[in-house]
Formats: sequence, structure tokens, C-alpha cells
Amino acid sequence: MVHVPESPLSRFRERAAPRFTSRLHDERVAAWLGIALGLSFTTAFGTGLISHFMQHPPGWMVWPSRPVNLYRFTQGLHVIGGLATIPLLLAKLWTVYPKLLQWPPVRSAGHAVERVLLFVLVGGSLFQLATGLLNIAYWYPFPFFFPTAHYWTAYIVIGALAVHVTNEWAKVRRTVMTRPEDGLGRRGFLLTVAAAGGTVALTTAGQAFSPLAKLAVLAPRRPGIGPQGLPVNKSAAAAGVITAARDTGYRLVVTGRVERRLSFSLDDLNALPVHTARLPIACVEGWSAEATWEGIRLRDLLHTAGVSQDVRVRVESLEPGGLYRTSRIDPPHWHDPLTLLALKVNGSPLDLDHGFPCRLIAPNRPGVLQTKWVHEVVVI
Ligand SMILES: Nc1nc2c(c(=O)[nH]1)N[C@H]1C(S)=C(S)[C@@H](COP(=O)(O)O)O[C@H]1N2
Ligand SMILES: [Mo]
Repeated sequence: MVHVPESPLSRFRERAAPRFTSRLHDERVAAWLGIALGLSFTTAFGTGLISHFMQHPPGWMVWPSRPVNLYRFTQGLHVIGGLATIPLLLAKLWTVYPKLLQWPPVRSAGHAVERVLLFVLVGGSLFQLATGLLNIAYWYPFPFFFPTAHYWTAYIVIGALAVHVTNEWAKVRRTVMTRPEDGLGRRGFLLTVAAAGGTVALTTAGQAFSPLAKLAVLAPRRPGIGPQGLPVNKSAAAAGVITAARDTGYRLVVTGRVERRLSFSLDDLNALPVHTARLPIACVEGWSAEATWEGIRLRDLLHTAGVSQDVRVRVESLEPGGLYRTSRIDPPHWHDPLTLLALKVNGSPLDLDHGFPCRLIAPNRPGVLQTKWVHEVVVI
């Protein structure tokens, strides 16, 4: 027998190496969690891109105004699905963390690259879920602008995910296709994780789906709670518009590339033909709430002013500053008969917090673009 002298390093390793006794640190659990995470991150990426490009469409991109609830659905899926992913990711990290301490840490150049990418994937995923969660909680303990950071990190995560899936695909397939010899605890663990994700979804889905509103204990905002039964994101006081909005000298003007410039007092607006639309406010934060809006069709106003069919329009708020004081309306949206300059909601004049005297409401459009306290329509 050859006696191999123990090196101090190997002795250290032996003592430092934790013993991973749970069977749940195994490939089968990791594979199923990986599949679930792959699907949820891909969904979040797709719905996130929709949200980004609806808010910042490049010149050539035109979004349809129907289906009315499309954005409400994609953004609900993005936020509620993202929240439900948190327990999945934590479970996956717990399952695979023994690999973090594997020895030797790198076996080859290729393995080194793989590990670096894995750190990028894990770090990026945690970053996306954490910043998304903080954003819907209106808590910004970080120094960067959330939408920009969340948007660009998404590309890093999806790239690292694509490489990871390519590397792991064969192993995952093999693992999930073979029958395990023992079912010991794995099924129970996976069901527990699924139940945790399901519970998060169930207790937040009510922010978008009113039949579940009573269960929405984890949702920061709920339909039905707020003036006129609608949540408020930015109040009139926070926007600094109270005086301007209450001013009896208020006028709504239609300007820019028009044949006739128009100007209306609030009484003039109330004398115009009224139309009704049942439409949701669908906030980027995932909550949404439907309401019955009454007001003037934007297209009627533009036709009266005299515009060509393909113009774009910008609405301007009385709000003196802030990111959401204006928004652009492209032809599919301003031609849509449901796009209104609303004067009433749920049967009474708009609350100050919902945009009195006049707000934009249009189908299939993120909440941030449903400009409140509108006083000017500019044809561009
Ligand atoms: N002028 C102005 N309009 C605005 C905002 C704003 O900050 N300023 N916030 C928007 C956002 S983020 C949402 S979700 C909706 C919310 O409308 P509500 O408060 O009537 O529910 O208004 C939008 N309109
Ligand atoms: Mo919003």
C-alpha cells in the first residue's frame, strides 16, 4: 500500500467541506426547478419587452389599440409571474449551492467561463427580482433609475440563461426522462415550492383580477380602493396641480399641425357629445382596475380641428414637471372610438386625483401613458 501524505490543503478541504446530507441537493430537483425558472424568466423577458417598447416605441413601431386588455394581461403576467418566481429561484439556489463550494473551483478554461456566466446569471436574476419587488413597493434604496437598470439587466440575464440552457439541456433531459429509483422527498419539496409560488400569485393576482381582490393581501394596490373605486398612483397634491386644476379659467386647447386651433372651457367640453368606454387603468406595476369613463372622443376633437389621418398627437398635463406629464398617441390609438378625453369616471366628474378636469383614457395602453390633468392636445 502506498501511503500518500496528506497535504495541509487537502486536510483543510476535508474539514471545510460541508456535508450535504439532504437528498434535495440533487440533479432531479435542480432540473425541474430549472425548467420552471427558464419558462418564467423567458415569459418575464417577453412581457418586459412589450412593456418597454409600448412606453418607448421606436419611430417605426406602431402598437395596436386592441385587444383592449392586452397590456393589462401582459403586464399582470410580468409582475405577478415575477413575484411567483421568487420562491422558485430561492429554492433552486438552495438546491445547487453545494456546487458553489466544489473543489477544485475550476477544472479548465471552459469550466471557468461557465462558472463566471453562472455567477452573472444568478446575480442578474436576483437583481431583477429584487429591483422589481422594490419598485412595486415604491422603495428606491438604490442610486440608479429603476426602468433603465431593469431593462438592460434583462438582456444580460436572458443571454446568460440561453448559454446556461444550452450547456445543461442534455443533462436536464436525461434527468427528467429517467425514472428515479427513489422518490424520497423530492416530490414533496417541489410541490412545496410550487405551492409557495402559487400562493404568492394568488395573493397578488387580485390587484389585476377583481374576483380575487379580497385575497390580494400581498398586493401593494388593489382595485376598488381609492377615490371613485380606483387606486391612485400620483395624487394631485404630489403632482402639484391642485390650484391649476381647480382654476375656473381652465381651458383645453388643440394646437400644432391643425387647420383650426380649438379652445374649450370646461363648460364647453361638457356640452360636447359624450361617449362612454369601459376601460382599465393598467399600471406598469402590475395592478389594474376597470372603470366606466365618459368624455369626448379624441378623434372627434381632432377631426373638428382638421388633421390628416397619419399624424401623431401629444397630450400635455397641467403638471409642471415629472416624467409622466405628457404622452404620445399614435394613429391606431387616436382613431379608436374608445380613446377618450374623459371628464367623468364611474358616473361622477373625475376626482382631482384621477385627473380632473380632463384626462386621457385609451385601450391597450400602459397606465403611465394615461395622462391626467390634460390641458393641451398638440398635433405633431
Ligand atoms: N400627469 C400625470 N398623469 C399620470 C401620471 C402622472 O404621474 N402624471 N401617472 C400615471 C400612472 S403611472 C398611472 S398608473 C395612472 C393612474 O391613474 P389613476 O391614478 O387615475 O388610477 O395615471 C397616469 N397618469
Ligand atoms: Mo402607473
